[in-house]
Amino acid sequence: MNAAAKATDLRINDERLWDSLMQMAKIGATPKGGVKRLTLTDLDRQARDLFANWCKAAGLAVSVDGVGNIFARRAGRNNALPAVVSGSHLDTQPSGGRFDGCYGVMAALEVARSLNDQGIQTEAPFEVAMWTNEEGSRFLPVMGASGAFAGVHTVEEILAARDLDGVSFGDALRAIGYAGAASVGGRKLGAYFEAHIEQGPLLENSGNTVGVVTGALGQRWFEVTVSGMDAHAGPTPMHLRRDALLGASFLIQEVNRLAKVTEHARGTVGMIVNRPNSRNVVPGETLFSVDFRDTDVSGLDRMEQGLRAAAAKIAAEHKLGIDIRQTVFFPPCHFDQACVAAVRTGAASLGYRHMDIVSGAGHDAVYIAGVAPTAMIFVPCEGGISHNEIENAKPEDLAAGCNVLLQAVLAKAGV
Ligand code: HGY
Ligand code: MN
Ligand code: MN
Repeated sequence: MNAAAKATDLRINDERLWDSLMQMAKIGATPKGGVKRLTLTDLDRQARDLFANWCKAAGLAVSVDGVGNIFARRAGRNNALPAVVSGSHLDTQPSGGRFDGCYGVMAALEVARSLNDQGIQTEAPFEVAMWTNEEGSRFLPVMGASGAFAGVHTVEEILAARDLDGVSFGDALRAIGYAGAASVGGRKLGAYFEAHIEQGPLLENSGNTVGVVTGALGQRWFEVTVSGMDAHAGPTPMHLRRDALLGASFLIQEVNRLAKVTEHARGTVGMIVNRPNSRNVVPGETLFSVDFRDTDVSGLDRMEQGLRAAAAKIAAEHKLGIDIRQTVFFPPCHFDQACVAAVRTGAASLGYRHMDIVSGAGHDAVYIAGVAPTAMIFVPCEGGISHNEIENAKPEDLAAGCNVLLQAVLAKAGV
């Protein structure tokens, strides 16, 4: 870089970033202005194809690994150095928004595009990453493919996962043509940065443009199966019923009560399947999810113990079987101090109001932090609303976060 163009004078192209986000949002667009682009569906394939084509147009070398993670590599002066990587996910919730995940992938691509515009070659190579199935909505576990890259899950475990229709992750991945040849993980990264909307109200309420993310809540998820007996809604007296949905309703109340005991705890039942789900049949089986989060593992333990104790009581009182199976666990994570400092310095050098923040949401960065120095950059979203079709963010905030990402990447990749 010539002496005149100091790194902090560099800026990304705001319009190109916004335009890429809006083009990607058309794939799976919903009438309410959101996006439904479930992982490993044909819509996911269309988004992946568009992303890969954009990367190739930017001169990046695209590779796909065995769980569908995509890496687009920009050569550095010294390609023996481990790459600095930035990215996120393109899959969405069933009633998702235009920015959750997509922003981090487009922001990383915009960094590569801007480095091209400015004729800058970094010392270390830079890679844009797109992780498969971050949301965990169609296939468990959540963040499964970044988890496989980080060695938290085996590739076999991820490929064998099945959705509620019995379709396996591996079959769905092959069906969209993204069962890649590259090995999953097992390589050193120089650093990993992920830009993301906050998905909560703290930045907007405090008037800050950038969140310097220092870590994330720990999470523990369960699948709960309540077993009773299908029976006729008319002739079956109330005292003879073994009503699985009724038992589930008591346990769902308990999830909510347990989470309200402390300020940082979270407890959510988001998915429920009731069988046979007929209006005049006493339900014989109810399956539902439990998502516990806390700043401390002891908080997760407290809520799990409370859930199991309540289940035993409800099962006895209502003559039900209740099976509780853990499906996800990761402890609270603390990001790398040097990478966090690179984000904070980037925000300060560009004059953006910023604050430290802990992520309530899980992100691929949480698993990558286990194998590489990692940090995240948050920007506000309107009303703190996400995982909702009305999710919205301001172009100027998205550009600010991307400018900070550029600074952090330059700081770690060397310019
Ligand atoms: O559940 C989460 O925190 C993330 O959105 N997958
Ligand atoms: Mn996300
Ligand atoms: Mn999400």
